[in-house]
Amino acid sequence: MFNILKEKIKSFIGRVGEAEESKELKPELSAATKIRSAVTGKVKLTQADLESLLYELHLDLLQSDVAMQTADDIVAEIKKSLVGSEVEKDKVQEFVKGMIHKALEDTVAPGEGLDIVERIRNSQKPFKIVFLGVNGTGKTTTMAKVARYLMDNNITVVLAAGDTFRAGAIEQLQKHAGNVGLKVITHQKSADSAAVIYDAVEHAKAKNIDVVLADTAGRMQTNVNLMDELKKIVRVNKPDLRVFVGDALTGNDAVEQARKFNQEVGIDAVILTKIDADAKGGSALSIAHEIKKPIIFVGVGQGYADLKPFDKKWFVDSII
Ligand SMILES: Nc1nc2c(ncn2[C@@H]2O[C@H](COP(=O)(O)OP(=O)(O)OP(=O)(O)O)[C@@H](O)[C@H]2O)c(=O)[nH]1
Ligand SMILES: [Mg+2]
Repeated sequence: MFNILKEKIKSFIGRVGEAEESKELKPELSAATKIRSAVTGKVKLTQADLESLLYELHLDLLQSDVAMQTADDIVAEIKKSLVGSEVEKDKVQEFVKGMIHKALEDTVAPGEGLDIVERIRNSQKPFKIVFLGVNGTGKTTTMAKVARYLMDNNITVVLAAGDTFRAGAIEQLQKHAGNVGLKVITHQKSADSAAVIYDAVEHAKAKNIDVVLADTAGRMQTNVNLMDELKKIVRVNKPDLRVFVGDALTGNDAVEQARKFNQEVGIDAVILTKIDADAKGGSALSIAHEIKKPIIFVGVGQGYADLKPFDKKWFVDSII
């Protein structure tokens, strides 16, 4: 997971460390600075020391599929925290690592997080969650994983087979529902997706069920008709949470999709799937920063238990 990004950041930290260690050997350094460094045991990180290294870091981030704005912001933040700092000579790498850790945590989780269990417990029943995104990102599987997670937290769930578009989608969801032990409300293929979800909400009201999880068909963010259908689903059912499900393996594309879904339909939170197979890590790092919506879970495999509530510290630890 994230091997490429991990390698690049590690190399950046190493290079800053080396540059600072070899600084005393530089002939251009003034005698006063050398004496000062020898006496205090500290080095001062300067813009001149860091400029080219930060430039390389920026390129490294872009090559790891970090979105442009996010890369700009990360580098600016790191620069701000490093330049001018006085650090003990043998602690430079540790210091740089700490500052990068902080910059990445701020990037990946801007603003308030979202505890979904708490939100559900504090909301009116039934709490309605709609899963949306492009084809094959993992919406249906993720919905079953979320169902399992909520059930483990003593929250009752009913599923809505809102993907009435793709052949086999209803049966696929029924199979997942059987596996996790849940009822799923279905209509025929090609039925109105908004109406299926509406029925599931009515069912939940009648049976006093806490949460409705609604599947929807995958759609390209550029498909006007299908995006209109999604708008209708939202208009009719007024979900409490519109969850964008993005595939981390698609890199920058996932960020672009999220942006477009947010513009067109509005999204409240993100689940990023397949990060178990994501070598680059760029989309995971960029998506929340770019659209300013929290990542609530990440998918780390194909099993129902392979869902992790998003934790920024865990995430950044796995990069650094
Ligand atoms: N490795 C890995 N695979 C995943 C993860 N989440 C989903 N998948 C796999 O991705 C594939 C597609 O998953 P689906 O849930 O059918 O995706 P979808 O978005 O519902 O697809 P459509 O309904 O066709 O748009 C399946 O093979 C899943 O097992 C994950 O976190 N990690
Ligand atoms: Mg699906």
